[in-house]
Amino acid sequence: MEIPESHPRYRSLLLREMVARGVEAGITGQIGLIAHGRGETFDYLLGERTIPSARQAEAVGVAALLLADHPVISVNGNTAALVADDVITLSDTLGAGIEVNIFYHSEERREQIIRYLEKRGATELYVMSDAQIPGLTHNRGIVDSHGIYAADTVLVPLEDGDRCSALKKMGKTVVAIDLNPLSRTARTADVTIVDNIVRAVPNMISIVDELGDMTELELQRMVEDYDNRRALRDAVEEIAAYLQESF
Ligand code: PTJ
Repeated sequence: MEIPESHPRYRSLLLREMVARGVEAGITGQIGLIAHGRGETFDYLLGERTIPSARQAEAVGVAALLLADHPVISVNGNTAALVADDVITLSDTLGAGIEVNIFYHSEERREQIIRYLEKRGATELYVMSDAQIPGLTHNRGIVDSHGIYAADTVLVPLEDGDRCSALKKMGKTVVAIDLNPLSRTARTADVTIVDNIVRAVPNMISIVDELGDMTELELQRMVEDYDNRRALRDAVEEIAAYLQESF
């Protein structure tokens, strides 16, 4: 549907449309529509803006990815529908690989997303399905042995809590993007960016530039000084304050 730019909720409606088109194109799963709705709710409650603690988490997440020996960005159906081009740019600027890793397993959809990313210029793609994340049964744990399996730091946008904790158990540093500060993923990850992926990824691209002059020691200090629980608490307080200020 054509959305009039004059509509007060234009941006939000456009994002819905992008996810719906992702489903039509076979890259986003139907459940992705529900997940998007949940994210939309939290975004609404946060005032649809990048709160200061999320901006800090974005910087710390970038620092962790810059410090990594083998960083990988995980891409699912919603991520591909909303920020495919930005994810490719982030992967290029960080020197990180990309792996399509979907929760609702379908080989056809996985391949469709890979083709979609390749068409848009992605080159550092891990495409094999030859390893299994320990502790995850069936298809939920299938990954590329040279990609997520071997990565020391993984960026997981809109991740399932179970898989996030399995990655942590493998000893990886996990940077999550999740608008729900109460989710299991948010509580399990090392760095949780409580921001909409459509703002978080572009922010992270500019942060790579901003951190360009920092030494490895300074980046390490940023990561060490970061307190994820405090950032999550801050997000909840921002929601409470936003609700109170609304009337
Ligand atoms: O393509 P697949 O099969 O890998 O499936 C992807 C989804 C997202 C459907 C799947 O991973 C899933 O069901 O995820 P969950 O468990 O619903 O978790 C998604 C989390 O992402 C929720 O906490 C949402 O609030 C959050 N979320 C949704 N949209 C956004 C978001 N966070 C940031 N930006 C968004 N746009």
